Amino acid sequence: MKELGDALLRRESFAELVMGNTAIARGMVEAGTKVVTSYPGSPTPEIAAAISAIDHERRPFHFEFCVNEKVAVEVAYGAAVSGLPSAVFFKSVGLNVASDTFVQLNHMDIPGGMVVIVGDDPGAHSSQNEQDNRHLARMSYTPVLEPGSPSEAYRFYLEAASLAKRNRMAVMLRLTTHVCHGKERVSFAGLSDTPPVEAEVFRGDGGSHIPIGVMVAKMKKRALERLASAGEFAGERGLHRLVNSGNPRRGVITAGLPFYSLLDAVSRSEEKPDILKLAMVNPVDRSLVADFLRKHEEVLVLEELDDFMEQAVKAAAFQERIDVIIRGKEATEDWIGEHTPGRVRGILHRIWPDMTVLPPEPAVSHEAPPRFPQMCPGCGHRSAFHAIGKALRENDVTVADIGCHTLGFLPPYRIGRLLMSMGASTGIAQGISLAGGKGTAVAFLGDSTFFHAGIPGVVNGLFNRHRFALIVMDNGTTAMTGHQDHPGSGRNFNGPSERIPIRQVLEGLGVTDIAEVDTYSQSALTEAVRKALEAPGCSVVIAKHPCMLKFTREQRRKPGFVPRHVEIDQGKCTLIRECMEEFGCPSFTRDQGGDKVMVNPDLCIGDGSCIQTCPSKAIAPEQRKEGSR
Ligand SMILES: Cc1ncc(C[n+]2csc(CCOP(=O)(O)OP(=O)(O)O)c2C)c(N)n1
Repeated sequence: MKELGDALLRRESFAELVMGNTAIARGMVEAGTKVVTSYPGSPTPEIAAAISAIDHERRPFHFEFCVNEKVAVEVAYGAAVSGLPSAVFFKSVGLNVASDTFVQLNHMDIPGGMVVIVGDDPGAHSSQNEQDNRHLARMSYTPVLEPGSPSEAYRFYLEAASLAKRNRMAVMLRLTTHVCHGKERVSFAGLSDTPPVEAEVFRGDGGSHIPIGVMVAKMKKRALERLASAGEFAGERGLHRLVNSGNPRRGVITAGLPFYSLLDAVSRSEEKPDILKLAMVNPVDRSLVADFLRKHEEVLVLEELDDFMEQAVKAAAFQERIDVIIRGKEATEDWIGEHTPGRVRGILHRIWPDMTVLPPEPAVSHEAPPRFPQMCPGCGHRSAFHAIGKALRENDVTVADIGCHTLGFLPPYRIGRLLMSMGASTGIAQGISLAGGKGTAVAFLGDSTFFHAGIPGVVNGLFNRHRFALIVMDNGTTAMTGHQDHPGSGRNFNGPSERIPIRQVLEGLGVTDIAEVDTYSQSALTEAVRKALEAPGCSVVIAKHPCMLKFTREQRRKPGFVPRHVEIDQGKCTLIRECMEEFGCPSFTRDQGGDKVMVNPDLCIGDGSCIQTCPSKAIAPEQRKEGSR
C-alpha cells in the first residue's frame, strides 16, 4: 500500500503495471483535482482503494464517500462552483440516483470544472442492468470521453479535467468494467509545478446560478455552445485514432474497449478494414465521421450496448448525402453483453464472411459446473435468513434489496421474491400490501442502503399508513462493494465520525415497533420477526451482526492469530443435515462415501453460528489437540 501511495505521488515520470482505476487516481493527482467524491459501486471502487494508499496528510485532494451518488455529485459541484477542480465517480446505475442533479450540471457555470466518472457495465457483471449512460449524457449536454484501456483511462482523465476547466462545465469519463479492471503498463508523466488553486468562497451574483424562468433558456443556450466547443476538443488534442490500412472497401467506426477487440480480431487478416476510433462519443465529430464515410463503400459501427454512435453516424451520412452502406445493430444483432475479442470475431464473421479474421469464440471444451454465488462462512445474513425463514408464513411476500443479503433469494432460503434497485424494497412492499393479500409484505434493506435511498420509503410507509414489515440487515458496513464505511459505521473515509444509529433514525421518524436482534441469536430473531409480521402498521426488525469477512480479515492480521473451526461429533450426528440443507453453510461437506457430514477447515471460521441449527447437538467448537496452535 505504502509503495502504491508513494508511486501515486511520484514527482518524476514513471511506468507501472496498473489497473485502469489506479491509473485514474494518478490522473487526479497530476491534473490538480482538489475534491473527489463517490458512492461505492463496481466497477469503480478501486479508484478509492488507490486513493486510500496515499496517507491522509499527504493526499493532495479531499476525498469522501458520500451517502449516495446524488449527494456525491452535489458535493463535487459545490466545490467546482467555488473554483476547485473536482471529480466524482460511481457505477452505472449510480447515475440514475444522481440524475436529478446531474442533468442540471451543464446548465450551470462551473469555474473549477468537473469530471463525472461513470463505470458502465456491459455484461452486467455486477449490476442489475446494462444501461448505456451515453444516453443520459446526451440528454444533459455532457461531452463524453470513452477510454478503451488503462493508459487511455489515465490520459482521458487528464484531458477531461482540462476540458472541464476550459469550458467551465462537467465532462463525463465513461469507463466500462474491463477498462476499470484490466491491467496495463501505463507511462505516467511527472508532476508539474502548477500554482496552487485557491478556492473562492462562492457568492453568486444574484441570479446567474438560479435556473428559473428566462434564465433557463439562457443557460441551455450556453450549455449547447459549450457542448459544441467540447465536440471539437478531442480532434484538437489528437485523441481520436485513425488506423489506415488503405482499404477503400471497408471501414469500422468504433470507440473504447471494442477497438482493442477489433485489433485482435483482424490481427491476422489479409484484408484489414480501416478503423476510426472515436475518443469523444458525445457529441460525435460529424465532419471527421463524414470524411471517413466518404472514403469507404461499407462502414461497420462497432459499439457495445445501444446504437448510440450508429444513430449519429447515419445522421451524418444522411445530412452530408454520402453514398455508403452503414452496418450497425441490425446486422450485428449485438445489443447485449461485452464486445470481447471472441464476440467481435463472431460479428465480423457474420457480416464480412470473406474476411479472414481469427475464428469466433473458441468452443469451450469443458464447461465449469454451475455454482451459485454464496454468502461467506459465518455470514450473519445466513443466520438471519435461517431464523427469518422459520417465522415466515406461506402468504407473506418478501421483497429483496441490493447487497450481500440479496443472496437470500437462493436455495435453501428462498427469501426475496423480487429485486429492483437500491432502497426500492420498502416502497414496493407497500404497493404489494395494497393488493390486500392474506400475508404481510416484508421488505429487506442493507444498512448502507438504508442511508443511501432507504429512508424515504420508510417515511412514505409511515406517512401513508401502510402495513408492512421491514428487516434491516445490519452488518455495520457496505459489504458487497468492499466494506466501505457508511453513516452507521462510526467512521468515514478519513477517520472517526459520529455514528448515526439506524434505530434512532427510525425512532425519530416515529416508528414505535422496533426490535434489534443479533442474527446469531436465531430463536430470538425468529420470535421478533413473528411479532413484526403480526403488527398492524410499520414494524421494523434490525437484524444485526458484524460482517464476518471483514471481521475475520482483521483478526487474521493480528499477531498470534489462531484459526478456529467447528467439528462434528460423528457419534451424535443423526444425518438430518439441517446444517447443510437448510442452514447452507459452504463449510459443511459430505465425505467421499457421501454419508458423513464433514467440516472443511479451509472454509470454516469457527464462528459457531451453525451450532444451534443441529437438532442432534453434534456440532461443537473444535477441541484443540495437544501441540496444535
Ligand atoms: C445506485 C447504486 N449504487 C451503488 C450500487 C452498488 N452496491 C451494490 S450493493 C450496495 C450496498 C451494499 O451495502 P448494504 O446495503 O449495507 O448491504 P450489504 O452488502 O452490506 O449486505 C452497493 C453500494 C448499486 N447497486 N446501485
